Formats: sequence, C-alpha cells, structure tokens
Amino acid sequence: MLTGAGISAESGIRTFRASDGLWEEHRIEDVATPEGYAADPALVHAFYDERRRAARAAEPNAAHRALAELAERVPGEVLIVTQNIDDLHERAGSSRVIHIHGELGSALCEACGRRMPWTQDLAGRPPCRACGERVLRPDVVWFGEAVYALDEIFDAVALCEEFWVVGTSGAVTPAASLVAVAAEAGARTALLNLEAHDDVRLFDEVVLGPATETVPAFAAGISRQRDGVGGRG
Ligand code: BJW
Repeated sequence: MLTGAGISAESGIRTFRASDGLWEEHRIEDVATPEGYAADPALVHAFYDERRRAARAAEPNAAHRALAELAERVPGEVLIVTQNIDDLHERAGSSRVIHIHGELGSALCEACGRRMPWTQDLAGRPPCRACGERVLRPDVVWFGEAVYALDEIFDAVALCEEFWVVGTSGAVTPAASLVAVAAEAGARTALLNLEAHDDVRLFDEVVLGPATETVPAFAAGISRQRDGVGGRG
C-alpha cells in the first residue's frame, strides 16, 4: 500500500496541499528543491528541524495502528510504501515500511554520501559522524531528486494482490504512478482518502472519509475475508 500525508493528519502533522497545509506558508521551490537548499540552507534546516520536532511530539493514530495490526494477522503480506518522512508507521508497530521520500530521523552527508540516524536539529551544522564534515542535510527527497528504493517498490507492487492508496493527493510522481503498476498487474485497488482524486479510473474502490475511520474499517473487512466470514461487501 501507499500512504501519504493524510494518514498522519489526524496525528496533528500538517499535509502539504490543504488550505492550511505546509505549501501555504512556504514556496515549494524554497524548501523542497536542491536549488532552494543551495540558495538558503538555513531556511530549509529551520523548516525540517521544526517538522522533526512536530513529528516527535505526534503519536500514531488509529489508521497507523490498524495497518500494523493487519500486518500482524497476515505476516509478511503487508508492505507499506510511505511518502511520509515521519516514523508514525514504525511507532505503531509496522516493520515493513519503505520511505520513498526519505526520513526526518535520518541525515545525509553531502561530503561522504553516508546516511545516518539523526534526531537533533541540523541548523547548527553539526559534523558528520563518519567524515566530520559539516555538510549534513535532511535525508529527504526533493523535487528533481531520485526517490528511494524504486526498483524494490516496483517489484513488490507488480506482485501484489491488493493495493491501497491512503491519504495522498496523488500529485507527485513516481509514487502516484504505482497504482497503474498495481492495476496493470491485476491487483484490487482502493483509494482511501478524505476527498476523491480528479481521476479515479484506476481504482476499483473509492472510500472517502478520515483515515482513522476508513482504514480500520477497511482492514477489518480484509481480516474477515481472510478468516472466511464474508467479504467487505
Ligand atoms: C486525508 C486526511 C485524513 C487529509 N484522512 N485523508 C517537471 C519538472 C520537474 C519534475 C517533474 C516535472 N513533472 C513531474 C515531475 C516529477 C516530480 C513531480 O511529481 N512533480 C509534480 C509536483 C508535478 N517528482 C519528482 O521530482 C520526484 N523525483 C523524480 O521524479 O525523480 C526523477 C529522477 C530519476 C533519476 C534521477 C534523478 C531524478 C521526487 C518527488 C519528491 C517529493 N518530495 C516531497 C517533499 C519530501 C520531503 C518532505 O516531506 O518535505 O514529498 S513534496 C511533498 O509531496 C512530499 C510528499 O511526500 C509529497 C506527496 O504529498 P501527499 O502525501 O500526497 O500530501 P498532500 O498534502 O498533497 O495530500 C494529502 C491528501 O490527504 C489530500 O488528498 C487530502 O484530501 C488527504 N487527507 N487529511 C484521509 N484525515
């Protein structure tokens, strides 16, 4: 499944494209491109340091927990590809999580290329633990940069039986293209989102509502199906 900012919204983490979203206060070009970082690293560090603190203060919600519980009931069968850089899926108990756009809990050294777990602010330009250079950046994927683990993700999606898209506007590729891969492979596809996308033709099912309500209900339907007590209806 693919998750986006909407699944963490009810944990108090802001989405990007809502009227009160992050892009209302910040120009995408300034804080989410390599060019913006090169022009004003202090601004970009402040943006991500603040989001790292907000994510740390947040707690997983019922949607994160429902996916973790589903994975426990069908071991090895649930893979979460998340566009989110928070760690709420992991803190809810999910272990098979791929962060396609990177993680707040990781820093990337521009000198030696190493990625390392990181919990502190980066604004003070701390040294890389490996090479000592003070050129650590947030380990996140900005526009124009290659996303993480795309081959692994494509391979998994091409083999999946169910593909759920939860809490994302579907505005950013390649993540938004994954549903086409799943549909092409014959998977049953579902969109669980607060609002419908402009084009939902690739989805077999569209379930509108807050993720804390739709995801637990949808996951319960899958569990019932697995237990042989009827489908989702
Ligand atoms: C709820 C809810 C509730 C609310 N319950 N639901 C032209 C020029 C240059 C590039 C391109 C171009 N055309 C296309 C591209 C490619 C580009 C792209 O997609 N651009 C589009 C914007 C046009 N993509 C890229 O550049 C990617 N890289 C790439 O393509 O590389 C090619 C390459 C290959 C090889 C070598 C080099 C390059 C990279 C994309 C990186 C995106 N990065 C960001 C920032 C990451 C770090 C961070 O978090 O700050 O990722 S942008 C931002 O958008 C973030 C998100 O992960 C991503 C998606 O947002 P998301 O999650 O969908 O959030 P929202 O806010 O949009 O939607 C929330 C949804 O939830 C809404 O629908 C609500 O209704 C819903 N919701 N509350 C359920 N309670």
